[in-house]
Amino acid sequence: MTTAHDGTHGNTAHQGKALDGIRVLDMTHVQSGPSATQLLAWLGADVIKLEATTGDITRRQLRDLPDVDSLYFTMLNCNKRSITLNTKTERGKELLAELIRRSDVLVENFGPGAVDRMGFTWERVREINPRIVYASVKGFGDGPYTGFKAYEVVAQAMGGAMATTGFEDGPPLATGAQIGDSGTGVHCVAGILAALYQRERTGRGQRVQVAMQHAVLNLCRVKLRDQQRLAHGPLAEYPNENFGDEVPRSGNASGGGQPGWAVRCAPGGPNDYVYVIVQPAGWRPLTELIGRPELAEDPEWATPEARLPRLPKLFRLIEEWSRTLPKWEVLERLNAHHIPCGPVLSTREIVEDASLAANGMVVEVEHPQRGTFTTVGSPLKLSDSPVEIDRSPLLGEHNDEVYGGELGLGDAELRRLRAAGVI
Ligand code: CAO
Repeated sequence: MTTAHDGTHGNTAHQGKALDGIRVLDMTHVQSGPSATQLLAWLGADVIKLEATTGDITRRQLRDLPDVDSLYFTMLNCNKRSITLNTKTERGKELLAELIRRSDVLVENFGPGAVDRMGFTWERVREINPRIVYASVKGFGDGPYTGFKAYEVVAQAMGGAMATTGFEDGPPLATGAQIGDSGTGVHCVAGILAALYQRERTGRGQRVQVAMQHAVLNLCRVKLRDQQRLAHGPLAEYPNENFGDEVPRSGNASGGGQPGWAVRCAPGGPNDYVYVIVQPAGWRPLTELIGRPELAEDPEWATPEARLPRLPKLFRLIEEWSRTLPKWEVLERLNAHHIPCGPVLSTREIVEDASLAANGMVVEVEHPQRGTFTTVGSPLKLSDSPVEIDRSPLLGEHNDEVYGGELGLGDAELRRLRAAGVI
């Protein structure tokens, strides 16, 4: 089970971790890159976050407490160590080369060309260390957008998510799930792990590149399915009445082969909804629950095909019942008949959810500046590689440990480097 405890960095468990012995030089910032390296740290890699002497900008963004690392930073940088280095100085470049030499993985997500401009092209990086896996997250792949910077919702806009999210009569919408940033981070981890595995056979590292636009598109795969189905006529499972030559926004339609919708519950607050899926086998018990048992046999309602043109009416009938009950009651009654459904949980309800806490998905972590903070645990549950969530490091907290203890720099040099603003 996932547990949280105080500590300065990961790799402290006795039983070993999946990525024990893998050193990650983490030159990431903001969200997409840090979300990837945090997963690697949870899997047991020794992740050393290398930051400019001013620190990852998110340490200071959206602060809730003055002069304290923000939750933005602390929630995306757990289980890492932190060193500072000005990679634009000559000595900084030498130290960066040394760090690359001793790392298995280098990850970065700066603006296009930033690491090349530091003097570390892929050719140079692999010359320094032919075994290194060098992963980059950028907004876009090769082509007209290569040089463009990108943030979460930019990727959602250009990866197909915004056009397909929202209601037909409203504007395109951003989703709260950070599919452009953390979604890309997860893809990046898959690429890094595969490259490490291939290295076992070839002895060679390789370049791993993931574009946020591409990762979002990969998550919008079913909408591209529907774009092609449109050529053969309207999409019957969509609630929309009019179809052009582009997939329309379909509100809360399920997007899958079984229809679904979010129905209101009592007492009618902003998150008093349950999402209900009507599988063929669920129709009869549903008709009983909603007090309309005659619809189970009615030829206009009895089969999935008959119901397809009446989905808005169908969910209105369910809602007439559900809006009289609290969502937890609706959840219980529907599940008693194995009807797939889910109450819409607010962020507060998620933080307070006992089962998420018991699963190590909402954890409390001690932090020297903040006291305790709540974070999201690891969704990866490995039987031989348990995850302990350790706090994020303070800026440069491990400078002495890494530069002194591991790179062998003496105290006098460390003092000089500090005074010169190199670390
Ligand atoms: N020492 C010295 N300089 C450093 C440094 C260090 N340790 N680490 C970074 N820098 C410098 C870089 O060299 C770069 O400088 P130059 O542009 O002069 O070469 C600069 O800091 C970082 O530039 P940036 O373009 O990455 O930063 P930005 O705040 O202007 O842009 C972002 C941020 C996110 C738009 C951009 O990094 C980006 O497009 N990244 C790729 C896509 C991505 O990951 N986006 C997700 C962001 S999460 O929402």
